[in-house]
Amino acid sequence: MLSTIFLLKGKNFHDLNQLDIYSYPEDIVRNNNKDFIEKIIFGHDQGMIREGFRSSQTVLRNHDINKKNQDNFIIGIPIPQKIDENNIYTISINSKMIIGLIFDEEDNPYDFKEIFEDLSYELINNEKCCSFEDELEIENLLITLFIDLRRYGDEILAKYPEVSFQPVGMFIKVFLFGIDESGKTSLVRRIKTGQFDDNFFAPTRKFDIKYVQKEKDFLAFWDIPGQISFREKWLKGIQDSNILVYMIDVANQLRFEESKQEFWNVINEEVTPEIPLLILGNKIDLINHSKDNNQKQLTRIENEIIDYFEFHKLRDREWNFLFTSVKTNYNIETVLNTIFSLTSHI
Ligand SMILES: Nc1nc2c(ncn2[C@@H]2O[C@H](COP(=O)(O)OP(=O)(O)OP(=O)(O)O)[C@@H](O)[C@H]2O)c(=O)[nH]1
Ligand SMILES: [Mg+2]
Repeated sequence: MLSTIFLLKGKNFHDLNQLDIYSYPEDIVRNNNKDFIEKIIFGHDQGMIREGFRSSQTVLRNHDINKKNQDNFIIGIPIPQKIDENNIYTISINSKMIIGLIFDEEDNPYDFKEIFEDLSYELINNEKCCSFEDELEIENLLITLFIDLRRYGDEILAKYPEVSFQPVGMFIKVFLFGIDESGKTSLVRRIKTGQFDDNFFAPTRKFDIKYVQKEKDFLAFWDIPGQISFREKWLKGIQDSNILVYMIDVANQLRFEESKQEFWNVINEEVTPEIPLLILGNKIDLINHSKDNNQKQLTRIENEIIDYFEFHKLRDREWNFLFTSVKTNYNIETVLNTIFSLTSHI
């Protein structure tokens, strides 16, 4: 099974400290295993990419570089390697970057040769989804390639036909957005680890993709940074989402207007109504103290929020509203179940 995809890009393949390393869903530099990356680069073509890079650096003049950017990217032939217990399959792009796949030991990378070449070419040159200059675009490219290759692996290379009647697992891209401090990162952490930390104050600073497995299904939570400076980039990460999840801090009414405007900015631009929407009214623990009339009070607050945010103006899109408390774990399991039921058609 394909376990990880990565991309190596840098000013100098001789100096690992100058390399930009992206990977999904696992972080391949987790254990500071530079040695592993060193082996991948060298094994890719016995060092040719390094030397080619060095010599082309000196001959390409500025206008040549600009011209090259407008042309199609040249996708190399996949090169298989065995490093430690893993099968690695790498291709180069313009002999300047390496995209690689890490398979489990028992997998045969050659099974993926055509699909790896075709999909890379399709995404990079036909759909022009990545110019390799923007971090978000690169992350998006990797997740798209990963998901498509995994699907291919699951569906086409099914090794055990006798169990093929079992449902094939789904990949669900969850686009989790909302203004800062609503609790998005806390939610993903709660789902992934079961933990909640009251003293957690670390605004998210990039599209943080966390990967959760639920039986045969895989959820890729795109935890979107909510601070103002990041909001204009929100739409960049939304493509290929299977569900949108919008989070509101229900205890902070002073920011309702801001939250409402940001919500509609996205929804008005996002033109695919078939993507369902789940709205989470988080931090309900801070306003719902009363034991009596609990359900009545919740229904009243829910109606007030729906009116204020004008969610009834959502036209064709299927949507649902849930109160949550990441802190007390209220409704967190229901969030997962609702995500699955809203995406059950994919
Ligand atoms: N009382 C309460 N606090 C919560 C809850 N969920 C999150 N918090 C707190 O709210 C604060 C902000 O949470 P984050 O998860 O960082 O918020 P975020 O939406 O990821 O913020 P950005 O990354 O800046 O967009 C943290 O101090 C959390 O501990 C909740 O359900 N109840
Ligand atoms: Mg966050």
